[in-house]
Amino acid sequence: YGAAGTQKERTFIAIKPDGVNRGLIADIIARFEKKGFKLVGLKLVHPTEDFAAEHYDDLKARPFFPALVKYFASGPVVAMVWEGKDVILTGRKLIGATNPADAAVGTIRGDYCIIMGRNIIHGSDGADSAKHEISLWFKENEIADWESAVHKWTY
Ligand code: FUP
Repeated sequence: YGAAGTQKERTFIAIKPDGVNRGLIADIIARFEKKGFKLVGLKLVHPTEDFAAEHYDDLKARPFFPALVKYFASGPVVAMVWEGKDVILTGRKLIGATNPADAAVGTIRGDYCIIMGRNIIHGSDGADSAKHEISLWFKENEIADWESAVHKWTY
């Protein structure tokens, strides 16, 4: 499972505390569902600052890191694993550019937020980070391997 390029490819998606507080959970989940991707992991978690720092470990040398960690740990986050062909790259397209000012209208960031420090959603940026982030956030028994009844209409 999780193999890139197959229908079992998986990515880690998180609705950040601003997205949760602003009531955007249902809309964001709907966009991934309607696209045809399959939800295989879902939980609401309030990350500690230590956990937020671990999640963003690759950015720890950047000047915005302390603010990023505080923001990410400022409230509950909806942590998800989505599955489907090319879900890592297509998920990034649904999300839009990191800076909402550059994100195309029609993308999640392009439609719902304004500044980089409040960009409402995270998505893994490649196969290695997807694998790493899924194992950081989810235990194996928290991921459901299920067959969608509409699978044959999607693929
Ligand atoms: P993304 O993968 O689109 O979330 O972007 P990055 O991994 O490069 O950055 C992670 C988060 O750090 C972004 F969502 C927002 C924040 N960030 C800043 O606040 N300032 C920057 O200059 C770059 C990123």
